[in-house]
Amino acid sequence: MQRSFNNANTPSIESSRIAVPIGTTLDRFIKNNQDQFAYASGELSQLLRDIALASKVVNREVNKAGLIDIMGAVGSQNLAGDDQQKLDVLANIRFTRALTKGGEASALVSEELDTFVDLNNDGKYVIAIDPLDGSSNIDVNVSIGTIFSIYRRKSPVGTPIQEEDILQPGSEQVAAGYVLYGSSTMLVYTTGHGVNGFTYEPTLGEYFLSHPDMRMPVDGKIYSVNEGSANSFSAPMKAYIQYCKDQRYTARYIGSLVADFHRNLLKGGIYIYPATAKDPKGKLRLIYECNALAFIAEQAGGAATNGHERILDLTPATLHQRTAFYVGSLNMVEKAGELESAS
Ligand code: FDP
Repeated sequence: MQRSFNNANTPSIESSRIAVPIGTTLDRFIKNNQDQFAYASGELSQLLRDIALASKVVNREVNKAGLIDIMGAVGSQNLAGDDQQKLDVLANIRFTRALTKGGEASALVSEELDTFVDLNNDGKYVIAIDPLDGSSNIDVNVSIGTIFSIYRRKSPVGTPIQEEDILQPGSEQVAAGYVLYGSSTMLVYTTGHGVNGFTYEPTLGEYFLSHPDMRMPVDGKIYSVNEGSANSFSAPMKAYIQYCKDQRYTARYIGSLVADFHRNLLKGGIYIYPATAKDPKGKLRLIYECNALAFIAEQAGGAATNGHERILDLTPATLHQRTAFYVGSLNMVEKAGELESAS
C-alpha cells in the first residue's frame, strides 16, 4: 500500500540508527546525538533536559497523589472547559518553570493557559505542552501523560512573538515527545531521526535508554476508540469499527491518550477520536496533543490523519483548535482513511 500518510522523509531511519548500549542515560544520549539537530547550538538539548527534569518532579507528585491532598478538582476550568485537576495545575507550574528559566524558549503554549505566553527573551524556540493529559484518570490511579512539541520561532529574535510563531503546522516541529506516568515512567521523544524511549529509574533519579529506535508495527490488531459515542459517529467511522470487529481485532481504550498511544506504538494498533455529536470537530487539540504524537507516529513508521488529511500538514487557525485524530499503525490508519474517502 502507498505510504501516502507517512511523509516522514527522515534521512532513512535505518541510516540514522545509532549504536547505543542499553544503560545509556538520557543526558548522555542527548549529548551524543546533539549534532543531529539542524541547528546544533545546545539550546534544544537543554530544553529536552529541562523537560526531563520537570517530568521527574511531576512523576514524584503523581506517585504520591493518593497520599496527600493534591487529588481532585481545583474548582476552576481551563479554556477548553475541562475541570482543572490539582495535579494539572501543579504539572503546568513545574513545566512552565523548567521551560522558561533557561531562556531557550521565547513562547509557551499550554493546555492550561487561555493564551500563549510571550517570554520576552531571545530564545529561539516555541514550546507547546499539555502538562498532564488524561486528567479524568488522575483520581482513579490510571496512567496519565505529558505531551510536548518544540518549534523554532519564525519571527526575528528580540521582537514580540507573532501568530506565525505559534500557529505553525506540525511538520515544523523540531522535536516532540511524551512522558507516560504508568507502571513505570517513560520519556519517549523524536528530533526527526527516529524515536527513542527512556525508562525512569526512580532510585537513581535517571532516565535510561530502554527502547532504542522504536518502530510501530505496520499492521496491528488493536483499535482504541470510545465506542460509547458510536451512535453519533459518521457512517464511514461506524463502518471502520465494524471492519475491526469483522477482523476480530481487540478493543482497548484506556481513555488516556498517551497511554493508549504508547501501547499501540509498542504492539501495533490504531487510536481514533473522531468527530462526534458532542465534539463535531473532534475533541483533541491539534497544537499540544495531536501534533507531537503524529510526529512520533510517523518517525516510528506509523501515520496520523484527521480521517482525510495528514495531521502534520494542518496549519492551525487558533490556539486551542480541535481535530479528529486517527493515529497508529500505517495500514490501519490508511484503511480507516480509505473508508472516510469513499464516503
Ligand atoms: P481527558 O479528557 O481525561 O483529559 O486529552 C483529552 C483526553 O482525556 C484524552 O487523554 C483521552 O484519550 C480522551 O480525552 C478521552 O475522552 P473520552 O472520555 O471522551 O473518551
